[in-house]
Amino acid sequence: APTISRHDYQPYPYRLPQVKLSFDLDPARTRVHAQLVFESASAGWQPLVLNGQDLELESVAIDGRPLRADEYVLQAETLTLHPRADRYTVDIVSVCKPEQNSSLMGLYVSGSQLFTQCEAEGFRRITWFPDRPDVMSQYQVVLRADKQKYPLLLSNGNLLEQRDLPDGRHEARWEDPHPKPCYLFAVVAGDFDCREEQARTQSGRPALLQVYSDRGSGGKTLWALECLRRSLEWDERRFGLELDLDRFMIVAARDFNMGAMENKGLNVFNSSYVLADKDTATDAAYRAIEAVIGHEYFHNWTGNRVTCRDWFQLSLKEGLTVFRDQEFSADMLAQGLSGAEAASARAVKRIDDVSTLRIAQFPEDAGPMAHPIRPESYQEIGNFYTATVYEKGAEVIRMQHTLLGEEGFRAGLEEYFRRHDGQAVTCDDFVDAMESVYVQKHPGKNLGVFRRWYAQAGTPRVAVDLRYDADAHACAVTLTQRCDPVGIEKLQDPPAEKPPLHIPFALGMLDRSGAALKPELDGTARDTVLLELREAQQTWTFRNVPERPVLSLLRNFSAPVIVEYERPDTELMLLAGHDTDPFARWEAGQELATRRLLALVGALRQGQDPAADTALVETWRRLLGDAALTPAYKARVLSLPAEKELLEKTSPMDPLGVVQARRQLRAQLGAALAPEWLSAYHSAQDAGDYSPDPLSAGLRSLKNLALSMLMAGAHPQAETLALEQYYGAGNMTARMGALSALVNHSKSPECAQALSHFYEQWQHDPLVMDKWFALQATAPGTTVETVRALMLHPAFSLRNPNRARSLIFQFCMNNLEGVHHADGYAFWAEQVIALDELNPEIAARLARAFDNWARFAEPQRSALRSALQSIQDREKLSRNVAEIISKALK
Ligand code: BAL
Ligand code: ZN
Repeated sequence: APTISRHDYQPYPYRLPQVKLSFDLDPARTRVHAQLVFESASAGWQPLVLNGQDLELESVAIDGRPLRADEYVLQAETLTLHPRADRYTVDIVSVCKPEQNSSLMGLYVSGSQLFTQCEAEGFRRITWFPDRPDVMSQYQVVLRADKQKYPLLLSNGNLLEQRDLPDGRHEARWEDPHPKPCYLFAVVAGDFDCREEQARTQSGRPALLQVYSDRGSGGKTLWALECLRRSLEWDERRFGLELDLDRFMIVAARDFNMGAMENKGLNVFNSSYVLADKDTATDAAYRAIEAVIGHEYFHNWTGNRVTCRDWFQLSLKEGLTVFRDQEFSADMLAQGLSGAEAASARAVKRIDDVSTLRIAQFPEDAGPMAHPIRPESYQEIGNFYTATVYEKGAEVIRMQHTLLGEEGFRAGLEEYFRRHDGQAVTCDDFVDAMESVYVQKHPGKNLGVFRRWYAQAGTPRVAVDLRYDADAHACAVTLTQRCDPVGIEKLQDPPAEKPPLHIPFALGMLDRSGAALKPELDGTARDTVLLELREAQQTWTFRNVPERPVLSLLRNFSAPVIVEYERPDTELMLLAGHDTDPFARWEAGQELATRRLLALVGALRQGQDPAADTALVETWRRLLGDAALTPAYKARVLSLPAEKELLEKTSPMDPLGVVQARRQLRAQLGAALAPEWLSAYHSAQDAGDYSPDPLSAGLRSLKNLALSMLMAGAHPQAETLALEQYYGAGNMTARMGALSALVNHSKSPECAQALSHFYEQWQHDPLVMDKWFALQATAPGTTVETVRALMLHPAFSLRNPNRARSLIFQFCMNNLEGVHHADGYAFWAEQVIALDELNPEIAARLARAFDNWARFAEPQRSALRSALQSIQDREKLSRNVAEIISKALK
């Protein structure tokens, strides 16, 4: 497939102010009539090149005159016309086949409903069109369909008219007043429950908020609607951004490739991010729904009002909108709190986000798919909806927020909208707006070095050196940054130049008793100092430091980097006990645990079986007993680093060693602190009716952690407690916590019974069945054979992305022990190929499971290579999978 380069961008030679679409919706054959008014945007008459995919062309006309076959060129993916006017109307009639469309891009069938998904390049499966984000148009849409099967016909904007037609059909006319690129177009047709409320924006504008879901599931949309209302209010309050529509709709789809999609005024969601009630959704699902509803809603400004010029700029809208949804979630957690309590609540969100970054993005940034948040090239844009573009992109926005401060950032965002509302722009345009504020606060400086974050791949490392001068009560902190070549950079000769980045590095100091020091820099004393590292190496000298300090580094994770600093365990223990920055405090405990775990991986490899580590046990004991910590924070602080985070730190990567070491340390901590876990378990009781509020959720999460640690430590009462909790649970969080503690630690018949009971109880609910599959996919002892048997279960289908993710992805990506064998790899390759025939986007995600194959030891390395090769050897691969595999094998 051809490689598309960022530098090859050319403006489209035409404007397309008006688009009229009329649909005769039918799952077998949907006829689309597109009427497009083009205006020349460049000198001379340019050919009109339109994109199309899997379409049947019925007719094409210019200014009402039908074209003969020799007057246009129809190729596999383009239709080229040769207009001879500066302004003209093109009429195209074409047919697409939703029922046969298993890619879930374009117009497709899910159950008995019809949905569209157009981002990034799905609109071309609906009609021939300039399918690129810099062509923005006003849309008028007419939908016609059988009224009984499709009583509801939705599209973007406002409903102008609805009327009955002969033969049991009906018609709806929609108009979207806001110009938009075609990737934000949407149609939904079917029979739905609807929950709605009338809201009022800050300027008094009425707005109808609606959540649509499958018939019978309307009881599960209360939370979603509440999240939508809170999103509206939050964006007004925090950024002064108001809804610009009379009506904002969310529709839940069972079959959906992504989490959700921000189509203008008509968001389509994976049902897993809409439906929740206490019996079927966990606390984590409630929070995820809040985050995704916020995310899609916030796109209305950051993405829709101002969109991307081209797909290389994807992080312009995604990084920014992820940052916004992270802040929304943090603010929701901290609602009603102040001071240290609010900081601790926000830190819980920060910890979760940084863990995601480390688990998903750090490995990507070190592997064959490494790319800057603004990629330089791609073969298939669908492959670039990555953790780098999203999560690292959000970190890059967050750093700008850190450098500018809340007020400065808000001013920068206002400037961005003042300059670009209604436009399709670039990441540089965004930084320009932020820089216009930065230069006011920092005379003589700019964001020139900062912009390199958009161009450079790889996770930078910052080494820290501390020199203390006892006589002068001064200390010098030196930061040295480097970023090793990654991905294709490794193949470049001479090696790619990687100039230094602008890194905001937040630093604090503690004395040996754990009290906060207020070091003085440039005459000002502060708890936390923000160092702005812009060169390869810089030194800062602090005054008024009475003793050699314990450094609290990269507070609140102020930059997406890896810190290197040699220090004794005792310093980490001190920080874990006393750091006033709750993120850094968590981080200290994690680092201590990581040291133990990596030592354990090494010891196990050499056949040793070391005893429990007293320093770690004592640190955990103190944290467990610290009454000042909130339950939610405690649950994070007391969890060991994830397997995948540890795996990244082994070299060569040792998946089985990591699993074993983590299991062993959990067992040791579980046993050594059994009385403490037991007391935490019993005291973490959330009283009364279920509520997903942060405090109750925190209690449940600590309680579930305690239960699983008791199970890990083989406490004699643990299984009884788990079974009691399972059968007595009044909500899914408790039920799932108990069931997963059982499944992950017990092979008893009672455990198997509980698993069957769960199935019997919830088999009618697809989202709960996803949990049932996922739990088994990741359980210890699950093998390829177990997964194959589960695939034969009548409830399994490869066509439903959620189900494929819950079983196959979970096994291949999260069951390290189960998958890291030759037969695991062969199974993976087989499933990538099977999925590729149905749904290339989903197949390509699975294809990335072993990107980092070259970092494994033998025999895994060679076995992985042959599995990759077996995929590459297939005759017909999608562009999506082909790009992933060829990059992995380079
Ligand atoms: N734009 C694709 C889905 C999302 O990031 O919101
Ligand atoms: Zn997004």
